[in-house]
Amino acid sequence: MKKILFTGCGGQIGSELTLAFRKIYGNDNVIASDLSTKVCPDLLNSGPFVQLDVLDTRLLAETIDKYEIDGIVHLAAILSAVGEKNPQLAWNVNINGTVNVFEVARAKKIKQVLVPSSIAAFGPDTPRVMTPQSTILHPTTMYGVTKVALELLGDYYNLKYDMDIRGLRYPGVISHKTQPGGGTTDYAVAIYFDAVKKGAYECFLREDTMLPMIYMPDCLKATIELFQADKSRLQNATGYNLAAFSVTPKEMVESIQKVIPDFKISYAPDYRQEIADSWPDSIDDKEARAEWDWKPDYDLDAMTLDIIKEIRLK
Ligand code: NAD
Ligand code: AKB
Repeated sequence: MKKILFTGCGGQIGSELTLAFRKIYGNDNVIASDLSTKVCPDLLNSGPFVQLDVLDTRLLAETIDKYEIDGIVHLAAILSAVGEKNPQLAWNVNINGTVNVFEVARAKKIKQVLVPSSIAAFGPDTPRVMTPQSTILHPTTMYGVTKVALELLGDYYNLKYDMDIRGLRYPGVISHKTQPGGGTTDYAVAIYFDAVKKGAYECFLREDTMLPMIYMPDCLKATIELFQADKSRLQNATGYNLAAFSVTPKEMVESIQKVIPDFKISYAPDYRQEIADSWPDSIDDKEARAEWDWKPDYDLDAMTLDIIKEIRLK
């Protein structure tokens, strides 16, 4: 692959994944784009940036021609909590934006498209513990509905147009560089910042809400590994289950208190509790392990040590 376009590069994942791709493929070969121009300076300073709305099909096609793009990492999306406040916006960006990307990719014969799915593709009637790869996909959020639809759409394009569309069902991603963009797992980032900066945090989920999570270095590693994987091995291309560890807010507090013993927590569950309650406790990712050798490096305590050290340096 010669030139890769990133959409939604300014978000929590894009702000790190785009730079990781630039390290591998070269700064000028990875074109960053976002609707917003308020992206981190590292992205603007290290390579090309285009202000691009994924709903603007003409500019999307022009950008692909101008930079001779042959791979796309499509990250532009509306996440679960913002999506429940504005489901029509979530449908428009997540579905119409993705259809635009797939259609332009089809017309321009793009070699590969990677678009993330989410644990939000599962719903309350999915088996909650060690949720299998192939299972009931019946979400109760608009965000989840869009994730199921784009997995199926990716399968359709792969089958009918012989394309190479890949995706992973990310768990909640925890990081310290860029704040998350309005999801249900955002508490797991805010808790670390408030633990370091204020010594206390009010959590919007109940203390016993178990959710699958992943630390950003593992999220980057998984995405790069899937992007580079041998296509002939991929039997579940558009929506791989991906797991690192599962955790409740209470367990996260206990992990933080090993480093910051005085850290105080309080709980005030809000509308996001219902979303979290519809998602699995834990994920079985054996297909990702078998088909592209996925294996995480970080468990909860290893992540806690690293993220607190990084936030203290800020
Ligand atoms: P984010 O909300 O942090 O960033 C999304 C980016 O998309 C933002 O920079 C925003 O400006 C941009 N955007 C929104 N509308 C756009 C449009 N019309 N055109 C172009 N850009 C637009 O999201 P993220 O956390 O970086 O997520 C990236 C992908 O990973 C998404 O598909 C998301 O569903 C998926 N995912 C994320 C997580 C997580 O915990 N962060 C978990 C599961 C799946
Ligand atoms: C969200 O909470 O919406 C995201 C996700 C798990 O997809 N972090």
